[in-house]
Amino acid sequence: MSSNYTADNIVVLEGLEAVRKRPAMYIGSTSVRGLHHLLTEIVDNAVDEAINGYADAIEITINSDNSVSVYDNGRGMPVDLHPKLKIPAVQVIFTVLHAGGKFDYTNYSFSGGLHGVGASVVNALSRWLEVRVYRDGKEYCQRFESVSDKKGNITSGKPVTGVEVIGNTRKKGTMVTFLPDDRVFDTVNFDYDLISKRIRDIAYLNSGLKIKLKDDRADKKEEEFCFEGGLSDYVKYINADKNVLFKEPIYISGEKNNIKVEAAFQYNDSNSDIVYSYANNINTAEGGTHETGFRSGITRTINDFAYRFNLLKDKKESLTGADVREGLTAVVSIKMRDIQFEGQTKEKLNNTEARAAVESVIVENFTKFMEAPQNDDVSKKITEKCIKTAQIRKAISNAATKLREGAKQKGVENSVLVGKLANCSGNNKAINELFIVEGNSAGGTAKLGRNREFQAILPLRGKPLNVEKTNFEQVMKNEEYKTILYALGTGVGDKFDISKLNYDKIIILSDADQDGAHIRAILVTFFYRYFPDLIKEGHIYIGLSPLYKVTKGDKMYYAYTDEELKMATEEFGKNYTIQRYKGLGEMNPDQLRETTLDPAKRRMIRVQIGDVQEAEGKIEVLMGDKADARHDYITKYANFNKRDAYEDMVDAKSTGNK
Ligand code: TSJ
Repeated sequence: MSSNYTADNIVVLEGLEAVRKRPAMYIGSTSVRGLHHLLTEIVDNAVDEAINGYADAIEITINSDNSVSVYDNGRGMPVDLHPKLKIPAVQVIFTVLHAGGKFDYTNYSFSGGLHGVGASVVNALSRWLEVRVYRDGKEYCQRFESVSDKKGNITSGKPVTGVEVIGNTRKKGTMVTFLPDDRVFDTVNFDYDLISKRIRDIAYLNSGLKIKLKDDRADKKEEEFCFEGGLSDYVKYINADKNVLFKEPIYISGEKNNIKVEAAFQYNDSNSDIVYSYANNINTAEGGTHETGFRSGITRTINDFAYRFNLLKDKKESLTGADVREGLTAVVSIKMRDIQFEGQTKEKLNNTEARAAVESVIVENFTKFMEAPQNDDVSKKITEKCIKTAQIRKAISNAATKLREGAKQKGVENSVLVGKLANCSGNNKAINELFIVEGNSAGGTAKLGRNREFQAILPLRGKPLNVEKTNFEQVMKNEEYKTILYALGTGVGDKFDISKLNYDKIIILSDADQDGAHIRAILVTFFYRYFPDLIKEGHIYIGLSPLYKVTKGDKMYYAYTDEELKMATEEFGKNYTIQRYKGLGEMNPDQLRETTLDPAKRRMIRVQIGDVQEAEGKIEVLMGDKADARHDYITKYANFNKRDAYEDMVDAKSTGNK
């Protein structure tokens, strides 16, 4: 790719003082994130050397003095003299802001965007920095330091040696070691796990690249990442615990308008999708143009294929983006110049040209793949799956319409379906509450204990149908879910309308045991799958009931946790009685009202899915096919004597007394 990179083509801009004055402008912040930006910058340069085909191994070491070393076995940075400045190229790179290949398009680099601030920024923000170049049989070394004068003024990144030949070597490559300046950063402690995670990504994104990570501090660690299968290995890793539709992920690579596009994808039998995207090895968690291009690329390809081979029953129908997304696991990686980010966390790719480039590379190569005779089986599976999803989508939509019309005709209260729902009498949607209660007996108690003006009770018999293992048609046939759907009033799927929601709070009430935990998880998953907006908008709650009643004379406490039990017994000292509630059904209506239903006294957890991917994994562990994993997880997290347990599971926050 690049050639003749000599001191000639380095563009000179401004000095390092600017960086010291406003570090955040160059590295985002001086927090722990900014600290790791320094390392990313150096590593990116080494990765570039590998991407360009000159290096295949990188070593990163966190040294015992908290400095870090990064080595690549590439060509070694140029040491020849800059023709105008008459100083060695390496020195220019480390001392002149914005000096570096990436400003010169003939030597363009793939690192960049947010991170591509240059090695000089790292130097400016370090106590000291040392670069070693192994080239032409020689080892060169130059050292930079941050020095202060008598008045205490700091000059950072100052060369304290020239570029010296310190020996002969048969090695090739570049090694940079630096110690971040503790006067700049809130912390100078590198986080091994954070680095390890990012290095793993880089290894997946650059197949065959060997990256070693070593921690030489007190708690010694070492890992080596190298994935010959690249993105395909990444997809296999994400899908490891899932049932996949076909064994080998589909791998696509191509280049269009100077944008390199790579993608690997595979389907599994779940009804969610995971798409990870990267631009120049940087994770774009918020997606962006490349991801959009990928999604429209596979949608177009599968649609065209289905159309051409007469697989769609109705020629006028087509598969939507959602139809081809279900069960999709994909990693998309592009490499291009001048990447631009937008979005809340600047993790969304903004370059419009990336969309068309990715879409075109995907359509062209995925179509070839689908049409190749040896892939008949896979193509058929994919198309059939997407068509089935489309049929289910239509079924949901039709069923929802029918339900809505049925409800309109009969009125919710009169419907046979809602026989079990004890609805509230008031019409104020802004305060109405729906309790979904485990068990008929607890349901009965709740009906007696509620405030019928604004509280509705829906008892559930036994365990609800596990929605993770079935499709919406099945879900629609289930009495309980049908009733919930009816009661909510919002409709579902593309008919969903949150403004029609009949209740402000939907509260799941189940026993504080393992079965109860399972029921909560199934219901949370149901809402997550079919009514994600209800979770996002904060309408779904887990109601907490007390575990113990502690009485002494006419004094009495309800304890919701073991800790509260301890506090109560300590206060009472002697001669108290403890009643342990094994289930909601053991309370009488007054007790249930006092402890669990009454907004003034009860406690609830609001279910919040902050990080959908995270929640996804957790819910899948509970709901998926790996029975053993599920058992472990429930035993670990379903201990409701510890009230933050479920909170952790669904990333929910306690709303305290409400
Ligand atoms: F820039 C840096 F200090 F951050 C850094 C750069 C850090 C590390 C660990 C490695 C590197 C780096 C740079 N590794 N490899 C290179 N390669 C070049 O700078 C290079 C070498 C030769 C030629 C040529 O045209 O002969 C061109 C380049 C860009």
